[in-house]
Amino acid sequence: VGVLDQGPQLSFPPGFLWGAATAAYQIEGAATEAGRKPSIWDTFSHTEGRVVEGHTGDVACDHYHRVAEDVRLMAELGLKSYRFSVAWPRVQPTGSGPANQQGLDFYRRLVDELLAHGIEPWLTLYHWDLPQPLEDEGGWPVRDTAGRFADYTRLVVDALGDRVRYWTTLNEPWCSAFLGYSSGVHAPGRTDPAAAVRAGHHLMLGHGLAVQALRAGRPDAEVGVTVNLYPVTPATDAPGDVDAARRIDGLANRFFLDPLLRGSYPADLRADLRAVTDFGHVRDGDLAVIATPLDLLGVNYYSRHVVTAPAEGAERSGPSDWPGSADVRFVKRGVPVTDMGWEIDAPGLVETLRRVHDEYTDLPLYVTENGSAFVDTVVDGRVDDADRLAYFDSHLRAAHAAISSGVPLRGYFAWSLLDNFEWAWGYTKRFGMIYVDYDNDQARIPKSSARWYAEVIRRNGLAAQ
Ligand code: PNW
Repeated sequence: VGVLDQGPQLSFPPGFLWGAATAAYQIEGAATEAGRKPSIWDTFSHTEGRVVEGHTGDVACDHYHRVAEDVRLMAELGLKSYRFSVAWPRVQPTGSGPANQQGLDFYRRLVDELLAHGIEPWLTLYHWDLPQPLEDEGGWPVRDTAGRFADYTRLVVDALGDRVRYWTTLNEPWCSAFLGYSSGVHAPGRTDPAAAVRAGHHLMLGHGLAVQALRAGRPDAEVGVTVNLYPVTPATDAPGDVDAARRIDGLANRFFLDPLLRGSYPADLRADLRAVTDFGHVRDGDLAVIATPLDLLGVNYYSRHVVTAPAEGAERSGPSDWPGSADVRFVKRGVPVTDMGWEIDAPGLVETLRRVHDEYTDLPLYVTENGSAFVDTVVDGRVDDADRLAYFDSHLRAAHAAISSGVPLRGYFAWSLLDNFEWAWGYTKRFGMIYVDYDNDQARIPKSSARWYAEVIRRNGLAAQ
């Protein structure tokens, strides 16, 4: 027992699941190998003007060829669990038909490597890489895509159900629906608010069908979904600001939480969306499927939204992330931000977890992503990311506070294990605990935050302040 073990500490519950997360398109590369076909992100990133500097995921972190090395790094960190996603276009290249055995083999190798190192695999079925042929048939705004997702889920659970216990269906349906189909800043880059609302519904329908497929394939699986949640705060007490916050909260949080956990869409949200859609795409029985009981809920937390009423008479034009509420204005309070420009707000994590627990569910909760982008510099072969370390530290203290107040938080996954392809920002934003030197044979350099996180995991806690 070393000197660091002395002194008071904030301990986490025994068995707390310490992890790190990634996503297939952001790290794998090998975009055309072993039968993989294009997803909407291949198409999008290869379309001029969509991703900063024309970056693509063609090579990414070349994780596809470096699985052994990367799992070794995870083991050095002492990770208890690793959250990764399966690329649909690797496993079922065109989005329908039989499995591509070579694609499944890759994930079987990854999972076996994890298990051999005592790391619990946590599998996400959909982290945004829809096979392009399904988008060509209409994508998520079309009902049939939900059924395709369930078919794909069956292929994966048949192949990996014997060795993977933790499953999440979707990662962040808000991003898939509203960034993908309303503002169009994510793939497939469409700007049709009504289509975005339909996409959100069919994503959740696909989730419900996938949960049923997972239960059939592995009855003792731990099954959930990951949503990205934000506290939404009015800039002032003025009624207009309070109403703006209600509207954005409806789209950011309740659009997903209510169907998934209560089996209904909020009435005020439906009213806000009246000019966008009549919800005619919702069929009898859909909401019961969407609300199929879960074993856990994954929460991704990054920041808070602070909003204010639309300016008098101002019609906002142009694509928006917020169908039906495009005119709401987002305010920066002047508090410190990350390299994404996102305000750093650790108390928002406590608020978010408490709200889910108090208003929605007693299910075990997991923070399936939390982290920050900062500019890193390599000095003498080291990366001292004090800012990222402080972000993790403050948010873990918040997670601890939530647990102390009675929230059943069972694990925490840092975003991300590695620097990677940050979607529309390409490789220009770094979220990793491990630096990736893209110009130097993809060298991996654990940052200060990685060493610190390893110590947190080893102690199962943080030094008391
Ligand atoms: C999440 N927004 O994405 C994703 O799950 C990760 O793949 C991603 O790398 C990470 O967070 C960091 O961005 C988001 O605009 C992307 O609100 C955009 C938003 C939220 C989450």
